[in-house]
Amino acid sequence: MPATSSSIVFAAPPLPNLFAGHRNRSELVLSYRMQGLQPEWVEAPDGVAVFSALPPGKYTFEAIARNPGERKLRDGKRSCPYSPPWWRTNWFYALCTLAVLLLLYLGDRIRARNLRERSLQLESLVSERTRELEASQELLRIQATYDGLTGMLNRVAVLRALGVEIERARRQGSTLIVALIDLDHFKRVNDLYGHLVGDDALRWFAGAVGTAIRAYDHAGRYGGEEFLLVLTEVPPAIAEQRVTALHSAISNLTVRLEDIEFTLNCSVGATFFDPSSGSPNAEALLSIADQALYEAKSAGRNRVVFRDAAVPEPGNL
Ligand code: GH3
Ligand code: MG
Ligand code: MG
Repeated sequence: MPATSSSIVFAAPPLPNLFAGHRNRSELVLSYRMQGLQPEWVEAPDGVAVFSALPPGKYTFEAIARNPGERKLRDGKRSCPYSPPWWRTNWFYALCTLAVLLLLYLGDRIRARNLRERSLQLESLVSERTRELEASQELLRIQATYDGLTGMLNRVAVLRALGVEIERARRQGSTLIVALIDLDHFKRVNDLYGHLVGDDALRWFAGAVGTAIRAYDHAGRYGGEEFLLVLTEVPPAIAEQRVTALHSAISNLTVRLEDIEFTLNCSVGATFFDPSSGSPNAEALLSIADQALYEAKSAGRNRVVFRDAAVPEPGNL
């Protein structure tokens, strides 16, 4: 009775051997059944009984032999415990199931950890990119707002500030001064000392302007060596005096650059905006200031010409 990994085979002569004592064994018709697995009798004409994929357990193999047409001659029983190989046992299956579950669990943990790490990497990448974007936006804003040479507001920004301040003055009934400043004989500085010294002189002058104005005033580079100032909330009675004081602070300026020293003068054309006595717009105010500046130049430079916007000089508007 050989037992393989999954089956037991009772083969002839083993099956007829159960009836070894019988005479005329070749005429026997053999039937068998396996108690505990197969209750029905099965004929085995070739004398072979095969049981495949046997579950583990204890069985009793029974066989009977008869001559055709005669009554039962003899029967035989054989007890056949069957234990499967270790890789077919229940505990091995349970172990495999546990191992699979463990692998699934570990795989899940690893995947979750990878996802977490990837998500952290993405988060830090996003915040790094956001920081870079904010920095480049800030750089663009600075470039779009300030003059690269002097650090003052550029032309667009100072004109924007003028518009905003005019609106505010109209809303709040406050006043402001618009002043155009032009450096006197600046071409000579370039001609005498070179363009780079001229650049330094422009920076020097911008520094002096920055010191002379208040935090709520606006100063910008209007053109090459021309500047636009918007001085807010100056009482009408002292407006002209304020511009004169400003001119004193920024003209007759001694510029010291390493081994070079020279004096920088400027001319100022200014006007005053009072919403209670007229409503000229930014263009009109600039035009009045420009005309006043022209007059200051014509009158000999290094001076202030102040024109009230409410009472313009004939032909100035
Ligand atoms: P005026 O008193 O009539 O204003 O005489 P000016 O020489 O100042 O006027 P002009 O318009 O003849 O010359 C202005 C000079 O300013 C010429 C130009 O080269 C110089 N300038 C303008 N922008 C810059 C700049 O960014 N750097 C330097 N170095 N020079 C500049
Ligand atoms: Mg000029
Ligand atoms: Mg000039």
